[in-house]
Amino acid sequence: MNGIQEHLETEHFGHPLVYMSTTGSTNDVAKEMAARGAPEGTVVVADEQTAGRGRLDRRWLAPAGTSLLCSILFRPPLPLSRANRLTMLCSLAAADAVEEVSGLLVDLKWPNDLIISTKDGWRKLAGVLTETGVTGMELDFVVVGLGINVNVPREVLPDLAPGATGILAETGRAVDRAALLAALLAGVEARYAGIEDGVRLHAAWTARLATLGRQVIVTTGQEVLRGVAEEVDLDGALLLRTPDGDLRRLVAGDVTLR
Ligand code: BT5
Repeated sequence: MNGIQEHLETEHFGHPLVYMSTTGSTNDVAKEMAARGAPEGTVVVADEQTAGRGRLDRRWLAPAGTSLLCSILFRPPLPLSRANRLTMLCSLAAADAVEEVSGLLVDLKWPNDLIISTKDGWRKLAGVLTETGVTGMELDFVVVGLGINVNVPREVLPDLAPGATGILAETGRAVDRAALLAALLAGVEARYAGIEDGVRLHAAWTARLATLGRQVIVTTGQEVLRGVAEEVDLDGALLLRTPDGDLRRLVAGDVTLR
């Protein structure tokens, strides 16, 4: 990826910036660096991953050189229970950055997807994988990994996942990945200042969530639940109103429309 340094406007995020043409997973590199004391703001970016991951050890696939694959290291002044705030923050910054460089309208899907909404559902543009290092109940570090489909040829998208989309496929125009990364990091830096409060972040995230108020099916590790996605709380948990009237608080899961 050319020209990253020329695009960077941030003071902390992207300093240092580690670029690799290929690696296993940028999240793994960032976590190893975190464990060795790397500073907050460290960013790892790769043109290709040989073992890109989603949640629950799912694969994240991206043809070499087509996507933004990066991981950002935070050392937030927050307890472990608030780690989701970094997912919210990075998802919002990524959605803003995609809109800025491409003009696309981007929505979020609880808990960790960037989507393009369609008449009867959505297509997945990007995914976010948040991993933590903890000491007791305190966060030592948080690594947020983002995979954004940028210039993936349209005909390759079905090989990545059903319903996958990308910026090029949506707009017909390729985007400079370095400019997208710089816009992402600028957004992260701007929003990170308010992380301890969390109220504005929550309001912005809620406003972008495409799933609120809708009948959904949520698959968690243990069960499949139906209900209305009523709201998300300050720490990013989904409050689901089930048919028997209970309000269930879910911290993780996969959402589909009913
Ligand atoms: C995610 O997981 O969506 C988080 C993806 C995070 C990837 C980044 S890339 C940089 C950093 N380093 C890593 O190793 N990971 C992070 P999840 O919600 O579990 O969704 C995973 C599912 O998305 C897969 O099971 C596929 O169905 C689908 N998928 C895989 N590749 C895709 C792609 N390129 N576009 C759209 N969907 C994809």
